[in-house]
Amino acid sequence: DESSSAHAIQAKWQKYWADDETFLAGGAEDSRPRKYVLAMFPYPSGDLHMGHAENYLYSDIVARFWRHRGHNVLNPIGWDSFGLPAENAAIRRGADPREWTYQNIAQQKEGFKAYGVSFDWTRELHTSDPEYYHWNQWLFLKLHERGLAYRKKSPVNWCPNDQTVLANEQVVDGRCERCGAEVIKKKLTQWYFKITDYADRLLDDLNQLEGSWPHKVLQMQRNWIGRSIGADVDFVIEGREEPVTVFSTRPDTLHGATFFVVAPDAELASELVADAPAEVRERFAEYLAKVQKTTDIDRQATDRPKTGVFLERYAINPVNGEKLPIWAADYVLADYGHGAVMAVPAHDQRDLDFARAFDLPVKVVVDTTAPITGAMPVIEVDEDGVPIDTLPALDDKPSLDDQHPSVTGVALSGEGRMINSGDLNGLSKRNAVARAIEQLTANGTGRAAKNYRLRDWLISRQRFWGTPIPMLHAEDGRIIPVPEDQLPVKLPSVEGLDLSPKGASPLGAAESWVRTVDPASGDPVLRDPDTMDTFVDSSWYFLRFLAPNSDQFAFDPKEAARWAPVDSYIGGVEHAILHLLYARFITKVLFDIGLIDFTEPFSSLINQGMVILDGAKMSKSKGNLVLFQEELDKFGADALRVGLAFAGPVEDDKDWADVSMTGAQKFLARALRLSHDVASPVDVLFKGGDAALRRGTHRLLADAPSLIEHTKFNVLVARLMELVNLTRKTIDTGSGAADPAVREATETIAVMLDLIAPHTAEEMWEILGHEPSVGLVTWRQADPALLVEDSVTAVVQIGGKVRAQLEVPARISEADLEALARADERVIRALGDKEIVRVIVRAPKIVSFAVKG
Ligand code: ANZ
Repeated sequence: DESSSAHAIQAKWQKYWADDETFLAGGAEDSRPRKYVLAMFPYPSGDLHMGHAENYLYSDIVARFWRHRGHNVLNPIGWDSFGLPAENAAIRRGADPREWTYQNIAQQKEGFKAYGVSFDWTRELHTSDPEYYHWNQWLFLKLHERGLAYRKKSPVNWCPNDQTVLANEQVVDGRCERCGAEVIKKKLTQWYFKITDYADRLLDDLNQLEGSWPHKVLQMQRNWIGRSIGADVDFVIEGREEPVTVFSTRPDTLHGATFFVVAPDAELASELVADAPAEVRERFAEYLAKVQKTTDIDRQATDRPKTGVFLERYAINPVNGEKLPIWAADYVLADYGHGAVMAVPAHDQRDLDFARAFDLPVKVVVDTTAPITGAMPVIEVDEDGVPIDTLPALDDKPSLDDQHPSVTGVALSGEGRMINSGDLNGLSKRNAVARAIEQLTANGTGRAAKNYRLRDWLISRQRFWGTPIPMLHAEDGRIIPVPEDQLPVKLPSVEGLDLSPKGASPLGAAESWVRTVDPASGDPVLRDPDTMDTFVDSSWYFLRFLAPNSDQFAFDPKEAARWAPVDSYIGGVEHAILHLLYARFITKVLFDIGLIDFTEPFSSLINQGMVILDGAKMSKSKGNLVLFQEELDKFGADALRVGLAFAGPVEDDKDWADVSMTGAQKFLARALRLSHDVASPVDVLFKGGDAALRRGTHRLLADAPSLIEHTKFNVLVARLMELVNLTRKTIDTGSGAADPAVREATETIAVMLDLIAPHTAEEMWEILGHEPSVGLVTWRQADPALLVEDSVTAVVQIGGKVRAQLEVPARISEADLEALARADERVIRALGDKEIVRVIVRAPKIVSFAVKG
């Protein structure tokens, strides 16, 4: 039956590919153009699942496509094999995380092989091998040398369940990305990578990727980096020596500031409240305790009632000397800007909500009823170079009173012109911002400033199954890097270690491991007991694939120059922020060190949708899992691949309930049967024969490359199905199996089917009388003559006489028609050495040459 023969074919060709090493990337001597195709490497969590099936099918299609286009293709695979699930599984079973991990890897590897993915297996890597994490440690030292790895004590996201810190990126809606526990804040000294130094480059370089990455991903990266442009403004605080700085995107509204707010959990709040009356201190302490239990997400929620405590202190507005009462309120965050804001309730909704809750004044300084319509006026400058606006007259404008924020409850955030603002009056908002910054700068009370949402990357983890941080702690507090030649710092044996989460790294308890000596002085030192965030491992692995076995370097710069950056990167949108941002950052650091000559790691990015069932995400807990192995056993790899490829556009979610696996099986059987039926000899010339079939074949040859380059894999499958049907019809009811057009069509099907169903394709190719592997056969070019769809007869006149008739496409351009005419033998002969004085072209009907001589 279909399934058992599919399995036989599958086994036969998988063995062939393994023995033949068909899909190894060519070395330095290979002169073909290169393509680096990469699917995001898997976490070895267990069996392969349908998400893997989809992801690695797409990367395989792209890799196979470029081989057929005559490229030397690198399509490697490895495992992102450090991390929490292995450790948690080990704790549950009292086993070594290594065992769980490497067992899963072996299992997944079987899965990939059974699925017919054309990986270069010689480059396989595991991030949990010392041969790999050695270079994570090297990378850490490089960052440390450049001041990009540093330690600081600060409030960190803490997962009380996993008992480890989390990067901001790993907190989703206030919860641990992994286990869903509510994340709390805890003050700890931790290692950070200074990604904020690269914020501008990480943001600006996204423009280069426009068109090559999904727009949505670019936007998510932009928002995550979150650059705001504005000013830092210094406020004198009554009874305090140092001024306090606030960041504002709206320095134009300084005259409208009516109060001042500090984050309750910022150092500043405690300092300000220290001299306050006991009753205020008490109220503040109570409030602070509550705030510390609130997540940042909740604090920023706009629909939450505003809360706060008046600290009975005052800030002095630098532009007009007004006294602004200072409040502590949780809608101001401690770790954004300077942890304090000037509150402008008329023009900021959060400030307005707060002012209305606590009866604070609201002062309008931008009259938004006098909008500046159309394009913003060009900034004109006065003799001092200060911008002046030319604005329309103010007759008949609506009354501002009706729109006053204290009446409507809606802050006026739109464009307008300045009022109640001294010498800013009359300016448009935009020009007032520029003018205000100039004035602040001139008075020494402020300056232009940028702010980012992006925070430094916290990389310390208090867990066992990760890369040890290669740092030593001396008794006098000095921190000493482990010398490069003593890397790797290998993980100790898990024997005797208690891995259960307890807030400190289990490595700290590995006495004989943690106690060592400073290689320079011989003094006793302690190893840093923390391990690195596994996102460090995946931030540069695409470079390791280029020379995965080297113990000389992390990656070979010569190989990097040859292969990198990655041409096509394929993976899930769940990595849109974390992984991609970190990989981009580390790429830029390696560029700055001078090891690579590019600044973006992934030239193009494809995000696949999810495989769902009956419209719902599949999950173990819901019990609606479609199991990869089961589908594979039942239908075979090729049918599974066809089913997935045909299920819909790459980026869409695919409902498995709508996929017909028997339909996929039938299609493959039909294709295979064609190759059995072909009756012309293997060396027959592809000339003549059934014209409709030939046109069908060549139209697919012409269209397929752009279908693949635009990832329209489902359309390619549909087109292949059409051609299979047309070929079958020609055999059964047309010119028959001996027609060379039938062989031409069937060979074309085999070569293209290799992208989707490579086992069937190899089998067809062999039955058709060819040597394997069909995977390395170059795609034929379409014959343009056969692409003509609605053709018409055009006449070519020379000196008024018809000299030739041409069959041309009905929609041919004037230029193409003229070129065809000039290239025609008969026309060339008739023209001889006559001089052409004029050419009249009326596409698609006439080309007329007026000649002399
Ligand atoms: C005065 C003002 C007037 C503001 C106005 C806005 C509108 P983005 O765009 O997100 O960067 N802000 C500054 N630091 C803050 C903190 N630690 N916690 C909460 N809010 C903070 O936002 C910048 C604006 O957010 C700043 O500009 C400040 O309020 C507030 F009509 O200053 B603004």
